[in-house]
Amino acid sequence: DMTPPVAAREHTVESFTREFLRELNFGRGVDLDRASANDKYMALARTVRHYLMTGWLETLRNQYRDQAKVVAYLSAEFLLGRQLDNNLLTSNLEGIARESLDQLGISLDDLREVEIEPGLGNGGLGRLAACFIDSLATLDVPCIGYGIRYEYGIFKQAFVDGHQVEKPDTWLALGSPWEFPHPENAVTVGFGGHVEDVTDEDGVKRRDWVPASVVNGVPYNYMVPGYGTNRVNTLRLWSARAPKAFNLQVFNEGGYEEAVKNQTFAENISKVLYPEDSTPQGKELRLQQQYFFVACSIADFLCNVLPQDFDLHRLPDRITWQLNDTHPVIAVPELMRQLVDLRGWTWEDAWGVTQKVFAYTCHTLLPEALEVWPVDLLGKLLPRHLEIIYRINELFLEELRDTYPGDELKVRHMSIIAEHPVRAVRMAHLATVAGFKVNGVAALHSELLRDKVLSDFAQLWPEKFTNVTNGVTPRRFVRIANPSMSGLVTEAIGDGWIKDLSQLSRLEPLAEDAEFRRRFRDIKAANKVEFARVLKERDGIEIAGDAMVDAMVKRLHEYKRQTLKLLHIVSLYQRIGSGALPLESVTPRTFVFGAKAAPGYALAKQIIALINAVGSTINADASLEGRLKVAFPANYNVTLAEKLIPAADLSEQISLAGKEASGTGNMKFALNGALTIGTDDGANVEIRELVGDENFFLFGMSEPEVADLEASGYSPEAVYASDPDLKAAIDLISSGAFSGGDRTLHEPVIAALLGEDRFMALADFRSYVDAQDRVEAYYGDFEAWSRSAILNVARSGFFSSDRSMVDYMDRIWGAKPVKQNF
Ligand code: 26Q
Repeated sequence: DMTPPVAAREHTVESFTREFLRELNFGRGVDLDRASANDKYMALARTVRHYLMTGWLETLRNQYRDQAKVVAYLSAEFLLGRQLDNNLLTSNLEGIARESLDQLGISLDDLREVEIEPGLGNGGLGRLAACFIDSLATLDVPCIGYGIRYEYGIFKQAFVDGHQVEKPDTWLALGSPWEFPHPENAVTVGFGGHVEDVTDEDGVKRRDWVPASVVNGVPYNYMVPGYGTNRVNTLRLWSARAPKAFNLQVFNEGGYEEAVKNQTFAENISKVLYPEDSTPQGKELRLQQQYFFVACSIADFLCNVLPQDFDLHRLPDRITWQLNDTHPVIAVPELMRQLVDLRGWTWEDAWGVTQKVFAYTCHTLLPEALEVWPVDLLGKLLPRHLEIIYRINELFLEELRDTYPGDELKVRHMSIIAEHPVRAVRMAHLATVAGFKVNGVAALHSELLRDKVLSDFAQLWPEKFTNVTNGVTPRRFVRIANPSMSGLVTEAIGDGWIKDLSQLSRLEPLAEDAEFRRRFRDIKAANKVEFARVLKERDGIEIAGDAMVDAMVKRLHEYKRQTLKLLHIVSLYQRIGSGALPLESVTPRTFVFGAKAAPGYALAKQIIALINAVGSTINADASLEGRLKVAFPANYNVTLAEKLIPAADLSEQISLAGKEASGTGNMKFALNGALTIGTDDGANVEIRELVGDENFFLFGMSEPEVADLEASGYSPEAVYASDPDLKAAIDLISSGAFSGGDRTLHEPVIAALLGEDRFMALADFRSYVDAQDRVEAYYGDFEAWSRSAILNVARSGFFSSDRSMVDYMDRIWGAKPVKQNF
């Protein structure tokens, strides 16, 4: 009998209590009356995971039996968020767990708060990966997520005098109950060394990589349970260890220092997540991380997931490796090395297979965010891979010269190798050449990829290019984060929407129902009170429970233009102060910011300090009678997002058009009944198209207008001089009004705006402030606002990551759901 001790059918309060107490006594070695909150959380988590185990084992068994096509999602980041709530939902145990714990005098909600979220990602890209694996499991699609088990995730942000200070994220300090380490399945990965010509017994010549050091990758498995299905897929994160045997050998040769060095080298690799999400520096350790997890994942799939006797010529029938941006692109030469060097395949055979198994998702439009690796560095760390990349490029350039005879300029532009400022590998070009598909993450983004960033490639291979608009999981970001609204929706249309979000459209008629609108409003109001409670408890920040919640939460970057929102706030404050705007006419509003700056991004940190300075001044100004508040809780993360988003009225999506690839926060807000104020950028375009112009506050230049202004010459000084409100706001900052009279403190931010203003915040200021005036007027008509809010929910079903996954299956993977009987 292969059934685990707790069968999933056996869902009773009594059996749950029995399991929970067993975990407490035998798993933690404590009695209930002596158990710490952490003991109880751990026991609860382990109890819940028992109930998911049947499905996990069944899924693994079927994987061997069915030999179905698998999606391997290769991502350097998985920004999972807390696991307990999701696993309670998918195991259908929430009610039972609550009752069981109640009987024991324990509050489930208190235990939820014990969990430290795994923050193994920077922002959008990492969170997207987490939504995608959730959706694939829910859709019954076989998938393995492959990534890195960072010992320290995204840093913990604190503010000291309003300035960002980074602290290590010690998410593993108390252990994680959700991981299953398998040191016995460790995979070995090489680094450095040299390449030799060798001739084997049959006289066949090949290149042989002799690494200088080796590192072990220990897999840690995590359950990825689907909702409303018994499928439980796997997320496999790799942790780097020094191989014992290797160290022993060096040690015996008397190289104690060497052995210890190698130990440190190895264990550094999965130590910490790089906190840069744009303009990546060419750091050696980062490349080590990339190769480490990719090499482990490919070896794991070829040797452990596929059957021993599998004919790798059929690899494209069994897998697509989806590359989450260029971070895992070193997988391309690694697979070539596996096939050519280790299995003796011809180059042509290996390249034929390689070109059928990789697909590449691009997440950016900023040229400075495109990864390049200097060949010096790459060749030192991965000498054989560099050779393979050169060979791929050589054959590619030959093909190009055939197609475009005499057009050396084009050849140089398209080359995988850049020559300036240093010779370097362009990872996006490598991904585009090797991948059978390249996709952008929103309609506008994919268009710009095709017509601008990668236009030469799109001309050569038009059929390679496609779009898949991002999505978000409705389980975490609606059902779990907003239980009250979910209850209302389910009461109205049944609970089918949780797995088929397009059903939200059935709410449309209810936007005209006054009673429904009232209930919808009451829920938003209650969510605000709850959010205010959390801010007080978490950050000591006091906000009104009933003011408009105006939220801008995303990484701090100039292109996202947190400064534009700040200028609006300063302008309001300035106009109220000058008497131009009567205080009584201003709707009470809480401006919420959440943003981490990359530690090395000096200007971003100065913008944070300025937001905090403006916030302190405004929050302390009694003459405002509390009508305007700025709340900037430190360390915005998935856990806080789940509290803020359901409380929000207004979603700020104000990037310069043509710069934000998609945005996904915008989708979460719309699905929770916030209205968007936004530019015609990224997925905003599609949101506006679906929810309708009347239910969206559009402002700012369009992407072609931005391009025109760029071409004709943009002068921020001239805009500043010609708009009195803008000038007054900037002058107020320059005067030292937010820095105790210090006129130099915020100078760098002002200088960046008045000097170059790369992202044209000043150019969009007037249009933005006008749109904010429209927001203000519309919000006063609360019935109209509620109607629009409901329509935002009803018309945003498209933004489910389940739909994204269906699009990937249809347009890219050719993978299919595999239902399992239960
Ligand atoms: C690369 C090399 C070295 C160090 C760091 C990096 C690095 C790490 C993270 C580069 C980029 C990132 C993250 C990018 C990101 O989050 N992009 C966002 O992806 C979202 C999902 O598609 C989109 O919605 C956003 O528009 C996009 O900015």
